[in-house]
Amino acid sequence: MLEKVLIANRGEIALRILRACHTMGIRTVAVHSTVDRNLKHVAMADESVCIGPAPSAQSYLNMPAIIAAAEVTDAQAIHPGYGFLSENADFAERVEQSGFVFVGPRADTIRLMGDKVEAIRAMQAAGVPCVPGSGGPLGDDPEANARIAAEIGYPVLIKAAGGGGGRGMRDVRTEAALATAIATTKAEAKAAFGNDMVYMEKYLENPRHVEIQVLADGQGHAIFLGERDCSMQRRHQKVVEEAPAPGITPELRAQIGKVCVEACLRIGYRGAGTFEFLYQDGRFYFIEMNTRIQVEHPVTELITGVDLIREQLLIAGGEPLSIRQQDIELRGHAIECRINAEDPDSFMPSPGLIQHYHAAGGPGVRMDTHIYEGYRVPPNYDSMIGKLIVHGATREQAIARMRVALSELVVDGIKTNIPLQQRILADGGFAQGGQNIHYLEKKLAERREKALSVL
Ligand code: MV4
Repeated sequence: MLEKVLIANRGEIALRILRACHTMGIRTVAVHSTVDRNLKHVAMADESVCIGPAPSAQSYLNMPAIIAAAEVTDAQAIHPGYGFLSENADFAERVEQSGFVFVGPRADTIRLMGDKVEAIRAMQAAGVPCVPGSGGPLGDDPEANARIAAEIGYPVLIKAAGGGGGRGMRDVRTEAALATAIATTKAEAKAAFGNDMVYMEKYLENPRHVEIQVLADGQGHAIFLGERDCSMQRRHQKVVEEAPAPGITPELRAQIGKVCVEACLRIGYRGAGTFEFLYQDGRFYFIEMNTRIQVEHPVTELITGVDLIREQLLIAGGEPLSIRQQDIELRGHAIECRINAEDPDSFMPSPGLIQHYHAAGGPGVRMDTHIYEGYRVPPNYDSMIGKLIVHGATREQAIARMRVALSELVVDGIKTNIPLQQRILADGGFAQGGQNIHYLEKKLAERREKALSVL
C-alpha cells in the first residue's frame, strides 16, 4: 500500500487525485508553478513544493524538478494525471529509475502506444479490430504507395506515427493528390514530433468516437468497464462525453470488451487504460490506446460505481485487481459537460478572476472542479476549469438533470462555455443520441452562417 504520493499535475485532476489519496489514508505532495500557489489542492495537500515558473515547460513538464520534489518530500509514488507528462515514456522511466513508483503503465508500454504504427501492429496481433490500412510505415516509392491506397480504397488518411489526438493527419481523395499529401504530412510530422514516419488508413467519413475503459494489474488480471461516447467534439477537443454509448448492445459491448481485456493480458498492461475506437456501421475500428486516466473518466465511475483513481493507486501499490468482470454491472446513464474558461461563441480563452461561483447540486449531480470564489484562472494553461457530471436511471433522465444543473451553475467574472453546453443539451440531435464526430462542428458552422446572414 502506498503511503505518500506526489501529484504531478494541477487543476481539477490534481484535486481529484488528492481526494482519492486522502480517502485511502495516503499522504499527498502537491507540486505547482509560481502562478498556481492558490490552487485548491495545494492548500489541501500535506506538503507542497513550487517547481518552477508559470510556463509548463519549466514547471509541470520539468522532469528533474518533479523528481527532486519527490526526493525532498520522501514521496513513494508519482501520479501524473492527464496531459503534461502522463504519457511521456522517458518520464515514467526516469521516475522508476529514481526509485519511485510511476502511477501508470510500464515505460515500455507507454513507448509502444506512443508509436501509433507499433501500437496498431501490437493490437492487430492481439486480435483487436483495426482500420484497414498500410499495416506499417509508408516508404518513399510513390507507385508502391499508390498501390497501397488503391488496395485500401479512397478516401484514405495519412497519419503521423508520432502523432495522435488529431495531430498530423491528412485525408486524400484521389491518387493525383497522394504523393503531395504524404510529403506534406511527413514534413509536418518531422517538424512537430521529430519523426517523419507516416502510415495510411481507410478514411472513415462519419464515425463515432467510442472508447473502452480498462483496468489491469500487470499480474494476469484485467477487466473492462464499459464504453464512453466522446463524439461531441470541436477541433479534437471533447465537449460532452457520455456512458454508455447510445445504441451499443450488451452483446457488442461484451464482445469488444473481451477483445480489449485479452489484448491487455497479451501485452502485460498495467493500470488504467483506454482503447480508442472509431465506430461506424455497427463495427469497431481501433485507432489508438491512451495509457493514462482520462478527463472523462467520471462518466464511467458513475455507471459502474468504481473509483478509477483509487484503482490506479491500488494497482501502483502492487495490489492484485480485486474487482472481477462479473462484478461490473452498468447502471443508468452518465453525461459530462466540460466547463471551459472561454468565449462560448469565439472559443477564445477567458482567464481572470472568478467573482461568483455557485455549484450545481441535487441527486446524481457531481462537479469536479478546483475553482472557488476569488480564484484567478491563470492564462498559462488549458482553459478547462471543471467538469459537470450527472447520472440518471436513463439517458433522458441524465439529460434532464444536466439541463437543470447547467441552469444552476454560476461562474461569474470570466466568460465560460456554459451557454454553449446549454445549447447542446437543448439540441434535438443530441437528444436523439448517437451523432458522429462531425455533428457539433456542423451545428456550429450553421449557427455562424445564420449569425452572419443577419445584418
Ligand atoms: C480517423 C478518422 C477517420 N478515419 N482515422 C482524430 C484523432 C485521432 N485520435 C484519430 N482521429 C481520426 N482518425 C480514420 N481512419 C477520423 C478521426 C477524427 C476524429 C476521431 C475521433 C474524435 C474526433 C475526430 C475528429 C476528426 C477526425
